[in-house]
Amino acid sequence: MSSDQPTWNRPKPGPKAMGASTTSPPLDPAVQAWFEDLFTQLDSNRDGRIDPNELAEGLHSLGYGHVSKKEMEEFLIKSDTSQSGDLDKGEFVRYMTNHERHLRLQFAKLDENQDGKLCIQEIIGAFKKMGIVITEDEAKMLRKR
Ligand SMILES: [Ca+2]
Ligand SMILES: [Ca+2]
Repeated sequence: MSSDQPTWNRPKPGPKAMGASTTSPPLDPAVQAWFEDLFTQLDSNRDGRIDPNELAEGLHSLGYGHVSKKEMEEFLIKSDTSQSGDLDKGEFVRYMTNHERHLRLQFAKLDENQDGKLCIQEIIGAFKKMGIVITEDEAKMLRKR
């Protein structure tokens, strides 16, 4: 009795990794906390929403005084996904997360040899040339990673 069956044991395609595909990469808890903290600072009347006035005043006091009214309006339009005219925490954190990811991509381009060695002023200056206003805090945060 000889069984010369070819052993074609094709590996079955395994079940797709369940739950392993989240659409957005996990956010650094420190960064998340920073955005939540920022939200709390901007929400000066503590109603859980940032309205355009709070945004304008808050950004000014946080060092974004040079952000124009137009840029603020754009910020609001882009981040206000529910189109309610103001931002809740989820909208704000989501937008800032995307914003941060974008900044980080830009930063990776600036820091071509990836050694993280750009001074704060260089980072701010380089972003300014691209038409993106960032604060010292943001520059420091980008440099840390
Ligand atoms: Ca508010
Ligand atoms: Ca909203």
